Amino acid sequence: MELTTKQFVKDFKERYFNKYSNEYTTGTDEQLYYALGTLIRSYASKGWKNMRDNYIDNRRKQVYYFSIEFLPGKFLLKNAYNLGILETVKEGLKELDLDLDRIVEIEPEPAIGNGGLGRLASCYLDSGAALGLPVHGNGIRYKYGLFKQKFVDGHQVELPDNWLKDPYPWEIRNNVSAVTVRMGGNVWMREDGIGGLEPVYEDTLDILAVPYDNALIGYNEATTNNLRLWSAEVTPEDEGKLDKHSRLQIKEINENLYPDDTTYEGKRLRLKQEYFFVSAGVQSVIRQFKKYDLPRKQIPDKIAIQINDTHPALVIPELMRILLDEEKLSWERAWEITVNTVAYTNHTILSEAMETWEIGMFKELLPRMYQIIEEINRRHVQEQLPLYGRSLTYATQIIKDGQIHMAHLAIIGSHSTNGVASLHTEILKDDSLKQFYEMFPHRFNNKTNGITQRRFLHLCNPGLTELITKKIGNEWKTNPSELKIFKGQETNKQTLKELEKVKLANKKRLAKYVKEQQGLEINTDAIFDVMIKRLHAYKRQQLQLLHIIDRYLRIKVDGETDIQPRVFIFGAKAAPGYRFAKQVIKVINELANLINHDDEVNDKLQIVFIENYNVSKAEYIIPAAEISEQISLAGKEASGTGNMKMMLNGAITVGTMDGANVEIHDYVGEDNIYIFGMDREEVRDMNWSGGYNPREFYETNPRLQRAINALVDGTIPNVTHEGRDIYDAFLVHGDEYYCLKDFDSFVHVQEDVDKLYQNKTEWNRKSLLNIASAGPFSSDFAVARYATDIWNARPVHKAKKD
Ligand code: DL6
Repeated sequence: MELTTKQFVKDFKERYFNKYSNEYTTGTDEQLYYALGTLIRSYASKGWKNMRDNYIDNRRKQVYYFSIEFLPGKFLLKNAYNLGILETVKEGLKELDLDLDRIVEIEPEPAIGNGGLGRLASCYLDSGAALGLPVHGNGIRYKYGLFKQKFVDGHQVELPDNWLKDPYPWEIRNNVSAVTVRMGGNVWMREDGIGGLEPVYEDTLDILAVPYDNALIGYNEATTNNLRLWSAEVTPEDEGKLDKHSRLQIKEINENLYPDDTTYEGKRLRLKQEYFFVSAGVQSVIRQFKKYDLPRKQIPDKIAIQINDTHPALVIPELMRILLDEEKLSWERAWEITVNTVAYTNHTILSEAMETWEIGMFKELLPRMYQIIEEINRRHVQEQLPLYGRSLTYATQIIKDGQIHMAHLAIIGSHSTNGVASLHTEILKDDSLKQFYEMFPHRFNNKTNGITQRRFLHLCNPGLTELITKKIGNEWKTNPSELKIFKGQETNKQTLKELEKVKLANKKRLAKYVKEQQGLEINTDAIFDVMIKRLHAYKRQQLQLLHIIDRYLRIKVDGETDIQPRVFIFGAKAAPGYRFAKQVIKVINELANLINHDDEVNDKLQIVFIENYNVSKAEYIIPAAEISEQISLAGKEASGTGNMKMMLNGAITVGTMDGANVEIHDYVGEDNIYIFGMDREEVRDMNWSGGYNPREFYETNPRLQRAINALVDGTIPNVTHEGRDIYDAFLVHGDEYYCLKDFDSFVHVQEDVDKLYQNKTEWNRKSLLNIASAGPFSSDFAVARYATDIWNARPVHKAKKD
């Protein structure tokens, strides 16, 4: 949009005055942030309304991305940037003698997601809007986000994340679009008087779902979409009538992102959350469709619903419910519409992460949903049995063993099932979802994940953005495949020097942040070795721990002096009930405490565990990363996206052939990535042979043995049972993730990395090639592929060029 500095200054003063009846010079940072936020949002209002009208007037196909988690990160800079007014805002605030960085610091981050899955959803919404595609988000407005992580004596402590305690300038409560969601009670069918049946509900708990809408402004205002987050409230009819228990039942729905699902009540609450946002979302989608005034059979032509993993899989029976019970369609017609509207993305290989619900609980909470799922299952078996026989059909049943299998429902009730990296999709096809692939081969496809270059390069790394633009022009910003032109600079010494300078500046910025936040001074001449991701045994932070212990002992005990200095940077949260993950955090923190305070070691080795890792912290860390650790056991990580973000910022990957690392390897070339460890076939053979004996590796590799012993022999102070449990996981419980097997190749590859760092030109060259090869991982391409192959959706118009 067009905005002069003068106009912005005037608008800002007025906005502040009207809101607080005072001059902006009296404002606190919080007030300044709120005034600025609402002002920027108001600049987007016209575009947002126009697009809403445009979609309806032109009966555009709209895509709804249903996800139980989103991790949007902060909005202020992103929105100003996408509106094209960031520089004007900066200048205007300077004129007003205000500090934008301070204001940005105040903005709370909506941590309404956990990790990759939620962040992916937000990248896709950003790309959808940038491409001018009508792609909207649908989720839950959790009052408390993922916990705030604090370290107390090295232990993770979880504190509530009350991100909505102050008014949130980006959202609009939209009362007129509220809908009612029904749960519990009884449902029975009676004649509807026109030859069919209709359900009669008794004693249900009725919940008012109120949407909060957040504008998703596309880069260069290509379009503006909506992230709709639902909040649960008492219906006006029930106001004053409901008992305390029922009120509490409603209130708790959008209280916390993760109910404690180790209890029956916790599980039930999670199921309630799932149905709540699904039912509200589907009702609102159908309302939207009705504005088109088209026959219902055209629903799939005008609406696509993408379900982000199985948490929103109830979209299938809910859409069926509306079509059958409210729209009075026949089962066959309703089913055809549903399957052609819904598409499913699978994000995990881990069997324990595949969702199932116990029938008793499900039936009691969602009786009509259960009836419909039962019928879907019955018809599925009836159709497939003659074609595929008993065993295969049984394997694919939705209801069996007293459980409802949500992935089965998602595949049977949709027209597309995709994995999130090519290796992952292959594993789904020939292993975890094999029987479904046999039944519905045409439904399976791959959509490798992607990341938005706007948040994860343009905004968080302006130095690198400027350098690339200086060397290859502007085109790459809207067409990241143009980044490959940057390869032409690989032998340009000047460019390589400039690249090194940018990296150093980013390292210094991170070092300053670490000093301010955690009081630790880190060595910016050392390699910044980064491992940022959820803490999980399959991701193998414990392998990195062994590697660091090994380094420590080489310096401390063996007296090695010729060792490349490194700062090991971790960012990770452990699920509150995940004991092993919490123990790994404690041990890393105690090791950090030991090493960082030991002057014999700390010029060569330091550890920083960034407290409360989140999107905003990632934006500090990623531009400074030199090594990107992607060391999951091959075959376990569906894709990963941190690997793509760090590559784009010039980090060199140390990784296994897992998830999207495989594609990173293919694009960047084997000389510019450090691959180690077993590949997926080797892991599979090892699993099948059952012949893995971790002790053998422990006993025959003295370096490994010494590092493992350090977990229990007092080398690391203040670590008792935590070290013992990790030790036992390696040696007593069979080392499920083959850390001991992969250790040797891991540490050797790390030594190669050290050697490479001695040759800065060569290091910078590889770093540059990583940046230049990262274009294909832009979420703009991923979303474009979803739009063409799955959604059949077209952009409203093309984004303006820079
Ligand atoms: O697709 C986004 C993201 C992938 O990059 C990660 O590899 C994958 O672990 C994550 N999946 C989940 C779902 N549950 N589990 N486990 O978060 O999705």
